[in-house]
Order: sequence, then C-alpha cells, then structure tokens
Amino acid sequence: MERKQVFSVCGMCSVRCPIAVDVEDGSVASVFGNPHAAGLKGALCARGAAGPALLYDDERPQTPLIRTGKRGEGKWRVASWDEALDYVADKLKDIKAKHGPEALLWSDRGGPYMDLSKAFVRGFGSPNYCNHDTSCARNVQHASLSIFGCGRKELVYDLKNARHVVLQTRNILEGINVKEVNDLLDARDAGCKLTVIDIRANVPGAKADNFFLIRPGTDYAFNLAVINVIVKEKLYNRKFVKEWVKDFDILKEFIEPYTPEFAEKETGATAESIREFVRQFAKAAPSVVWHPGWMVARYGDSFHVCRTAYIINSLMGAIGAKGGLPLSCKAGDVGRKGLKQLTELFPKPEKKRVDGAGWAEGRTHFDAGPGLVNLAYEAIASGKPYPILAYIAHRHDPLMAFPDPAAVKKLWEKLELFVAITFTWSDTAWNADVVLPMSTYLERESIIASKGGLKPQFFLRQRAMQPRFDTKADWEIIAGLAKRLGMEPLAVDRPEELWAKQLEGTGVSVEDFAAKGFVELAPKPTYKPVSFKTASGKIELLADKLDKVQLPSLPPYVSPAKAPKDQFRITFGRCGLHTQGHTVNNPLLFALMPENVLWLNKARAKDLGIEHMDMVEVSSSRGEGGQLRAYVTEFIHPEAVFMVHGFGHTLPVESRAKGRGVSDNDLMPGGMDNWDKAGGGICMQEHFVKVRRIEAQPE
Ligand SMILES: Nc1nc2c(c(=O)[nH]1)N[C@H]1C(S)=C(S)[C@@H](COP(=O)(O)OP(=O)(O)OC[C@H]3O[C@@H](n4cnc5c(=O)[nH]c(N)nc54)[C@H](O)[C@@H]3O)O[C@H]1N2
Ligand SMILES: Nc1nc2c(c(=O)[nH]1)N[C@H]1C(S)=C(S)[C@@H](COP(=O)(O)OP(=O)(O)OC[C@H]3O[C@@H](n4cnc5c(=O)[nH]c(N)nc54)[C@H](O)[C@@H]3O)O[C@H]1N2
Ligand code: SF4
Ligand SMILES: [Mo]
Repeated sequence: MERKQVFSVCGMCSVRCPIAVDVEDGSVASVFGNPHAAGLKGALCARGAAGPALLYDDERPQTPLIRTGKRGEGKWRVASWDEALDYVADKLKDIKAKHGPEALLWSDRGGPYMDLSKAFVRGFGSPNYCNHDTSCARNVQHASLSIFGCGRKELVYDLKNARHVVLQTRNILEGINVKEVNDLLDARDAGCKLTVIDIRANVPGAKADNFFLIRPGTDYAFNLAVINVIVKEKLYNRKFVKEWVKDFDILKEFIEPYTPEFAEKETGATAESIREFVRQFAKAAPSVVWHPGWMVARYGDSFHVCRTAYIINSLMGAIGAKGGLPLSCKAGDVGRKGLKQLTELFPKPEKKRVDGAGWAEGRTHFDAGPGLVNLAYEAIASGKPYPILAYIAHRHDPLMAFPDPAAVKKLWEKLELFVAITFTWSDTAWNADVVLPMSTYLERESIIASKGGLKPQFFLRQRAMQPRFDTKADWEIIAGLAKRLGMEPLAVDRPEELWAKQLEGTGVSVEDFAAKGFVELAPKPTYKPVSFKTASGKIELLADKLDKVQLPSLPPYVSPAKAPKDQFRITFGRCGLHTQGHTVNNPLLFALMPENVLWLNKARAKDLGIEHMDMVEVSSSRGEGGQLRAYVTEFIHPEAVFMVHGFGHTLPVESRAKGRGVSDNDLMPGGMDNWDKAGGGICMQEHFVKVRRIEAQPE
C-alpha cells in the first residue's frame, strides 16, 4: 500500500484549522490536527474529524447542473463544465453589455481565501463583493472600527495567558475554534477565572466560576452597570486610560444612572453579585479578556453590547496587554513582506457599492470592504441605486442564513442569473439557475492564505486526493470563467501560477510549505506597542462616524419588549457537532445528532402541560414553524426558547437531514427588515413564538 501524509487546511467550518491528512493508495483514510501547529495539540473537533464522511458521501452535487423547471422546483439537466461555464459567462457578458459590470453581485463567507473572490468581482468591473456577515459578526466588526479604528480581527484574544475571561453571548466550547478551546483550557489549568453571561447554561456556563443567567436582550444594561462599578470604585487602569482613552469624562457622566441595582431589575443578576464579580475581574487586569462576541446578529442594541465590551477591556488596560487583547501582527509588523493581493491585479471599479456601504446617506459609517449583503438584496428588488441582475452565491447559503427565506426569495425575483458554487446541497443551490459543484476541501487546493496574530503566518491548502466526482476547485471555476470573460490575470491552468503571483517579493517559496503546511513569519510571539487608527490616535469612546449619521455613541438603555402572553423569545446558537446548516446531512455527524430540540424553561413547560422530550409545535406570529422535541430544563431563562441553528432541511436530495428538526430562520417573519442602523447586523432575536404540545407521530 502506498501511504503519504498531506498537510492541508480543514474546510468543515470557517475557522480553517491546519490538518494532516493520511492518504492510502490515493484515497483519504483519515484526518488529524496538524502536529506542527502549536495550540492545536494534534486535535480537531468532531466536525473536522468527519471530513472524510463528507468526501465519501454521494449526496452532494456531483456535476454542474442547469435549471430546467422553475426556480426551486428541483428540475435540472446535467451539464458538462464547458457548457455550464459557457452558460454563466455568456449571461454575464450579456448583462454587462446591457447594464454595466456593476450589475453583478457576489457573496461569500469572507475569510482567508476571499482575495480570489474579490479579485474576480473586481476583474469583472463590479464593486459588489459582499460577505455573509450581517447575519453574524458585523456588529462586532463595526464596534471595533468605531472605537479603535481597526477591524475586530486586528485584536487577538490572548486566551492562553489570560487570568480572567468573560464569555458574553459566546459559547466558546461549542462555537468552536480548536486553538481557542485549547488555549482557554490551558489557561484554566493555570488558574484563569471564567465568567459566563448567557440566557441558558451552555457548556462553558457549566464550567464557569461565575455564571449569570440573565434576561435575554439585557446585556447592555449588564455592561453599563459593570462600567458604573469600574468607574465608581476606581477599578480602571488610570495610566492606560489617561494615555489612551478619549472621552472618558463623558462616559463617566453617562453611566451615572446605570447602577448595579438598576441592572438587577433588568437582567435578574443581583447587584451584589455584579459588584463582587467586577472586583474579582479587575484584580486580574490587564490580563483579562471580555469577549466582545462572535455571532451577534441578535438585537437592536447588540452593537452597543459589543462596544461596551470593548470599552470594559479598554478601561482594564487589556488592549495591547499580554493575556488581554494584544494587537495582531501582519507580515510588515515582523519585518516581512505580505502576500501580494490578487485583488490588486485589477483597477478599482468606478461605480460605488450598490448597498451604499461607506458612501450613501445614513450608511457612511459602514465598512465598505464586504458591505451589507441584505441591502444589496434590497437593491435587486428595487433596481436602486442601479440594477443588479446577476448574483453568484459562493460558499454561502443565504436561504438558511437569513430570516424569513420566503422574503429573501422574493427580493431575488428580478435576477436574470443566479449561480450557486457549493460542495453540499443547500436551499440556496436548490433555488439557483446553475449549480457549480465544488470539490470538497480534501479534493482541492486553494490560494495561499495569510493569518495575522502574535505570530503571523502564510498557510497552504493542498489537494489530498483527486475529486471523486465531476467537481472543481474554486480557483479552477474562477479561472474557467476568467478565460471566457477575458480576465487574463486569473485565467490560469495551474494553482502554482496564482501562488507564484501571491508570493512575489515575500522571500517565501511554495517549497517552503512542504515541511509543515504553513510558514511562520516570526520565530516567537510579538506583542506590538499599541497604536490606533482613529483620528486622535487614541481609543475613541465617542465615534465621529456615528455622529455624522446622527447616531449616538452612548445611547440610553431601552428594556427589551416582553413577549405576548404564553409566547417566548426565540434564541438560537451552535452545537459542537454541526456547522451551520451544512453538516446535518453528513452521515457521521447526522448519526451523532440528527435533529435539534427546543430548550424550554421547566416552570413555563409545566404551565403548558409539556414534559421533557414531549413533541411540540413551535410557530411564528405568521404561523410558520415545525415540530421537534422539548428539552425541558430549569437552566434557561423563562422568557426564551432556544434551538440549535441549521436544522429543518426540506430538500429531497438530502435523505438523512430532510424533515428532521426545525429551522430557526422560519420563525422570524419580516426579519429582513429588522436590521440595526448603527452596527448593521440583522436583529434575529426580536421575534416571539408560540409553543404547544402535540401527540408524537409514530416513528
Ligand atoms: N436564524 C439564524 N440564522 C443564522 C445563524 C443562526 O444561528 N440562526 N447563524 C449565522 C452565522 S453565525 C453565520 S456565519 C451564517 C452562516 O451562513 P452560511 O453562509 O449559510 O454558512 P454555511 O452553512 O457554513 O455555508 C454555506 C454554504 O456554503 C457551502 N460551503 C461551505 N464551505 C465551502 C467552501 O469552502 N467552498 C464553497 N464553495 N462552499 C462551501 C456549504 O456547503 C453551504 O451550502 O448564518 C447566520 N444565520
Ligand atoms: N461547532 C461549531 N463551531 C462553530 C460554528 C458552528 O457552526 N459549529 N460556527 C462558527 C461561526 S460562523 C460562528 S459566528 C461562531 C459562533 O460562536 P458563538 O457566537 O459563541 O455561538 P452561538 O452558539 O451562536 O452563541 C453563543 C451563546 O449566546 C447565547 N445567547 C443567546 N442570546 C443571548 C442573550 O441575549 N444574551 C447572552 N448573554 N447570551 C445569549 C446562546 O445561548 C449561546 O450560548 O462559531 C464558530 N464555530
Ligand atoms: S474548528 Fe473544527 S471544523 Fe472548524 S476548521 Fe477547526 S477542525 Fe475544522
Ligand atoms: Mo458566523
């Protein structure tokens, strides 16, 4: 038997852990954490280990498909790659000729490989590259930009060296990044304290020193009270605040009414427990991390919850500190040259973004990089400020990722071309005109990626085996389109041609990746001196950008609405065994967790005559919903129900996932219209649902 090991990059979620793939006679046998990657300890999460089950599953798109029936009807003809790429390229050319190149919208999940997508969109001449992030972390991103002048990823969570970590709306042990999990557990072994603020006892909550089970949607009140105690008891880092924090006096005045007693009424956490916790937390400063959150597309004030988390970190002097939130280093910070951007191979398009991000009235404060894709959908429907007629969803399933899928489909009605590039089936692919099937991450290589941090690096995804079906790598799909569209710099035949362009002038060669799969640009962690990209060069608590759009940097707290009688606020999150909606049909992961359940408070369940594991129907105010089992527990706030996101699949091509569990997105009618004008995130947890017991259907 011929054996080899290939170093590559996991693709089961957006974290992109380094992997080592064992290949036997040209077929993938198993996947492990790359032993050279410090922090990973050779481990992967369950989803990473289930990569081969994705690879060997036949229930994924195997050839290009062109729609023959109506959108979403599931009638397809099998096409060759030439035919499918010709079809897409011809339509794109036609749309470009009639409406200009800006009529193309592209969305994907961002991340370390987005340079290639962006280069393609720019090469076509369109400014309309978007990511998924208004359904995820846009509020944190904009919070970081508003205070520090830099994006959220330019601050590192130095969990390994932390002495106290606060997880607020952050389930770090199930919303997994393997290195972060290892780092936090190591820190815990070394005595780091853990505080969890959540609306239910999640896994970190069960392991925490302090656990606050608060009323859903009251985190802003909690954080204002924390700041109140920090200020009143002079627990802040005076030297750091004096040197680096602008507008501290205004903050001091603002937090005056937000006492712990006030927060007790709102959150349910006692004033005394808040005070005690803050004192304990401040003792560990500056080696503290108050996590600003990740999936925070939840409430109208989530942006301000993130901002106050960053403010607390700033008051503690944790910004830039070891064990706090040091600044991330790029190649240039450690005396090296960064990768050459493929995007720069093309001139910047003349037209402004269709979603208005960065320029339109009331939208100047939004990060124009990836924009706000839901606003681009609105432009498809309205034709304003100009028409969008072609949409390519690459590594994105908006029909599972945004509220109210029927409303999203309606927004897309005017599209003349809708293409999905994906490696699993998804509702979005099912509704597309053309499905371009991508090889799984074990059957393809990707462009070289770079990762900032304390030790910046370049890393490379290598093909571990040849594709099992008639699928292609994303660079091949893009190159195929580029050839047809006359985009010469991307019209390559081999990935090495792109890698060579990227590595130009960096002093690194492709061979350098052979030993470990990645190339470290610095021998040891670098803690950069702090500096901020704001106008004053300081941490700005009042943001000019918000001021310009008449939005307050420190708005008064508003108590969340109460649910109508006998209803609940819908809340949701991740589980350790699945990634979003795209692993439910994975044979291994499905076997471990085939459906979601509805977390329901014990006392509320009793009133409704519901017992643990009873079958219940959950329905939105408009009547959509479905049936699932009730998980009755005292460890969830009585006002909320909770479910794991990603279930409730309906496609006939996913025999396992079909009909199992309920999709939270179906419980948010009109949800596309409820987005935060300050942070940009969709407010997905501002919906109420009804729950009733039903007779279980026989299995
Ligand atoms: N109601 C509700 N909505 C949510 C959430 C929630 O909890 N509740 N979570 C939100 C969050 S945190 C996020 S990040 C978004 C996620 O939103 P999505 O973008 O939908 O995320 P995924 O399901 O990871 O991936 C989308 C599609 O891309 C395909 N795919 C995955 N990896 C690749 C790849 O490398 N290349 C290609 N071409 N395709 C790939 C998958 O098969 C899948 O079909 O959803 C958000 N929406
Ligand atoms: N296994 C796994 N890991 C993943 C992913 C995955 O799909 N699966 N996806 C990745 C992605 S894209 C993301 S964005 C991250 C998400 O990572 P997280 O944001 O950490 O994950 P979630 O589970 O969405 O939410 C975290 C917690 O918020 C709580 N919560 C809900 N409402 C409130 C509230 O009002 N207040 C407070 N304080 N807490 C509340 C939930 O109960 C949950 O415990 O995970 C990443 N890692
Ligand atoms: S966290 Fe798990 S699924 Fe995500 S990249 Fe790492 S190993 Fe893969
Ligand atoms: Mo996310």
